[in-house]
Amino acid sequence: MMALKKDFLWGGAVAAHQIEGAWQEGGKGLSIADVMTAGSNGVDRRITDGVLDGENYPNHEAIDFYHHYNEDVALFKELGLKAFRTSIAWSRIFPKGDEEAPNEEGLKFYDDLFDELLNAGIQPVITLSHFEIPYHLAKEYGGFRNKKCIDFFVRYAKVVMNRYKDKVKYWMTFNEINNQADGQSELHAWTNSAIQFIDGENKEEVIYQAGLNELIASAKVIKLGHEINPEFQIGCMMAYVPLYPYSCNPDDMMASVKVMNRRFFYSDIHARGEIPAYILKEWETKGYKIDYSPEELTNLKEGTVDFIGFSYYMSGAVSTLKDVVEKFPVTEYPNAKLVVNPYIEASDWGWPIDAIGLRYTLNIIHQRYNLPMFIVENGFGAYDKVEEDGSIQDPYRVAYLSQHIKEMVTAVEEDGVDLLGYTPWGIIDIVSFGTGEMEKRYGFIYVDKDNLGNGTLKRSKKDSFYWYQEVIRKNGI
Ligand code: BGP
Repeated sequence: MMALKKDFLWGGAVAAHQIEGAWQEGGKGLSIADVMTAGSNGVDRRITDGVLDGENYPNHEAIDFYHHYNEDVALFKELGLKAFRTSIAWSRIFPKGDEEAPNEEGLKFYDDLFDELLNAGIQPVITLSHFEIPYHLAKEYGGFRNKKCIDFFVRYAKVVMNRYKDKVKYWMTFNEINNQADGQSELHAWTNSAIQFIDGENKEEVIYQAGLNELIASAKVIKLGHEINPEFQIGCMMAYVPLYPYSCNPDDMMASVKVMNRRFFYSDIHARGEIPAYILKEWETKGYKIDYSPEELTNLKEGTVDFIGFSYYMSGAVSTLKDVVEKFPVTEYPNAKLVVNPYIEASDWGWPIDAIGLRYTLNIIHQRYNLPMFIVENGFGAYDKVEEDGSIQDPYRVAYLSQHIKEMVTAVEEDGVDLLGYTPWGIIDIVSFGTGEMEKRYGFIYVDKDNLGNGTLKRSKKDSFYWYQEVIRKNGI
């Protein structure tokens, strides 16, 4: 029985700052991605003050998709893709973010890219903001902690949704909008909302304010998008990492609920259009002064999403028990800690491998919102090796992806989940977000470039290229 819809959107996903390069070409301004250092061997990426020096982001050129996209789209067509998810680099359209008029050269690049994709029978699936907010909005306005950024985002979205209203049907607003609440890490707070913290202030309070401002911006854009083209399907983009209770100790169950609420805050507002009671109570208990107007509450109600886009890579576990192995010390889980789940293996980068967790996630989110869903990121980052004969054998990637696709199909076939598509992350090798380097590869297509930027940029098909080609042809495993 054909479990997936005939028009199921088999695709692949990337992000502008991780694939395009040409970081100072075509009138593009600096994005916050351009002024980060690379992190490797466990060193976190660092946020610089924008001074571009040798240690800044050595992979500014990424894989030079800006000049190679014709060749790459031809490979995507050979693969049989129905959809290709990427982002529009906001700073190509508004180099500083607060200009009145857009940069025509930036608009033209995406016109040409979308035409190339459509001519290849591939639907563009577009993320409006993927960790690449114009750097000037961070420096000048403090990022989304400042409500002015709501207007700047709406202005940018209005320009591109009008420009591409006949080329793009599927849109998402903010990539992994909830990530910043998890780690309270500078990196995520910065990459998501470009927050500039002020010494001594309560970071969590600022992150909640910035997150609510982004949610208001998202809602305004969704309402506007439906006015521009009623055919638009506009979704959110969440990072879902289900956090299981480590044990059946009721305290662990409650810890899991409380920590998962830090994610559900975002998708509850995206999907239901109102601030959930558990967050209002948390803000009251903690004495947080979160600023929103009655008009903004109306914005939220009028701008709910058409689908739930999300990334799924792994699951986690939380425990209140004392003698349990900590995965790594986290600070923001009240009297709970992230712990190692002894029932599952992990990747070279310590990401737990849990295919059933994808079926679990599809179930709980579909039951929570009863909306169509779209898996817009899933993948296995690994060290790949080019053999003497030029082949790249990646059975580990095929194993990870086939397990996850099987669970995805089961969720549709047995659990009644409404699934629009599947765009595995890094369809072609690109720069890793976490490290800013090339060695953590996800692609079905290998790119000859190393962490220091050396290489010919030659594209080569890995074994998984032929495997995925067959999966798409058969519309499933
Ligand atoms: C997600 C981001 C993507 C991508 C992915 C893989 O959080 O949405 O941009 O980078 O993580 O992460 P990494 O590249 O660090 O392996």
